[in-house]
Amino acid sequence: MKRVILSIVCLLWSTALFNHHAGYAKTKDITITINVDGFNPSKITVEKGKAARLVFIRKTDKTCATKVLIPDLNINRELPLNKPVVINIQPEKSGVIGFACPMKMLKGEMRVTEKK
Ligand SMILES: [Cu+2]
Repeated sequence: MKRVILSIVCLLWSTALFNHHAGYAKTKDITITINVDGFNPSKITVEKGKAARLVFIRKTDKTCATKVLIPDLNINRELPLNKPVVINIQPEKSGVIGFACPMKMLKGEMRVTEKK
């Protein structure tokens, strides 16, 4: 039992350290709000090979985007009301990656650009 607790503490600690370093590596933060009109902003840009943190915050119950799907990245996450949901990504291909609600009525797109 002690070992389990110890390894959990270790894991949390290394996660904290990792996030700290990621901060120095200039992780791009993009906040996307979900309101009655859908994703806002619905078009975002990230750089190929660079880490980005997408922070989704659903601000309304009048939406079917209670989840966000990013099929190209195998991401499917619940979006609880008013609770920021962080999705860490690092796209390795340039192009356009779509994100959407489960019924694909509300959509957004993420443009992955080549490094400058
Ligand atoms: Cu929908």
